Amino acid sequence: MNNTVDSSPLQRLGIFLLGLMAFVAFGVVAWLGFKVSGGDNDPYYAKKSEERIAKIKVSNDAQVGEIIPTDSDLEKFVNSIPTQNPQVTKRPVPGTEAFNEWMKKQAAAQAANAPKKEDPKEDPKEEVVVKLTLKALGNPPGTMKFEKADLTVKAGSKVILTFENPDVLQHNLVFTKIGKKEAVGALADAMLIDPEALKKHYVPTSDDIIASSKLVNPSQSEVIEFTVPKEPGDYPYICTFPGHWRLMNGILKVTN
Ligand SMILES: [Cu+2]
Repeated sequence: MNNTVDSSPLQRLGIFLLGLMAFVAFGVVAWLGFKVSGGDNDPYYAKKSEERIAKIKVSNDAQVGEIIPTDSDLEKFVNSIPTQNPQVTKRPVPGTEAFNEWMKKQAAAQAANAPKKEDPKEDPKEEVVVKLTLKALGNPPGTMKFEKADLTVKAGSKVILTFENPDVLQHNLVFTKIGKKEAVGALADAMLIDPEALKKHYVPTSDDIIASSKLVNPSQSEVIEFTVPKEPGDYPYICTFPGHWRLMNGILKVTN
């Protein structure tokens, strides 16, 4: 009787293919399991990882001095880590008095934030465009003054203003709201210690500023465009390079 276990090459190929299929099937099942369990889309995955890393780090730190903690040490340690309190929503439950109060507050806040409607009585007039030129005083050099102490424009007109700097120093031109020269000037002086000042062209961040130029280098100029306020009055203009504004200022007279 021939007891040979040697199989034919075809059989061996079959077994090999069977093995390969089993291998691939295992991979597919593992992949499906990963996906079904949320895979890496699990919204808490990152957080859980962070927490794990934090725990490992603390536990590693605890091993400093080569004292290897026992399992019960670790368990005690893990339990000693304070868990974060669950977030409790402060929204009142519908149907309660607190809820009605809350709804009233929400409605009031919404009404306050609603955009105001334009006054329909104000019919749009044709835009008046005014071209102006303002120079820094270049002679004698470094005087830190504007050539003109005032400019006059009609309220609401659009101004195209050329700011020229024939001086040896850098200057800018900033228009402020009525009576805000000192306030903006103080902010300008404070920019001396602002590391971003140059990037901001030494123009402070303020609601009191109506329009501003960049910091204009000697012998350069810049054109700025802005709309003059509708309210007549004296609107100061200054150079906000720290220290300049006390000398380098003037008045934009806005008339009816
Ligand atoms: Cu200046």
